[in-house]
Amino acid sequence: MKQFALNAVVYAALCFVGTAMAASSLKLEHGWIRWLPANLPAAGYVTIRNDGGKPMKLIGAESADYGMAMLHRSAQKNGSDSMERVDSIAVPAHESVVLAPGGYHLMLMEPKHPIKPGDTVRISLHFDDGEALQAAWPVRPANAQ
Ligand SMILES: [Cu+2]
Repeated sequence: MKQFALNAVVYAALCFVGTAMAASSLKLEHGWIRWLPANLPAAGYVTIRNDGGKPMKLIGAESADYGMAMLHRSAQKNGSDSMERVDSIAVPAHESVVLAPGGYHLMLMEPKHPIKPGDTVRISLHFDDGEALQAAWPVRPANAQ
């Protein structure tokens, strides 16, 4: 009986460790927002690193500072720049995916208050295993690289 109780405790502890490890396998690096004038949507860029052995998918974004945040991909169509909405962005195991100008990005619309370069914007990224990563990203001017 005592052994059973001990096993239960060990099992619970292992479950906790497993959860903690899953939560720490994703890292956000170099997150920033490109601000554009004239109420144009802002774009969010970041590197998502997956240090874990399990492939992950970014399935959505949310911001306390914008009414709407979507996953987008820029592409060349008939020689001109365009972009489209994507449902998810894969982050393979032991790899990084880069959201950068000209490729994947977050599209941020409907600012809830005036936002300008120098500000910080709160972003949370949602993944297919239910994990959410929150971060504060600096807002940079339109000509930032
Ligand atoms: Cu876009």
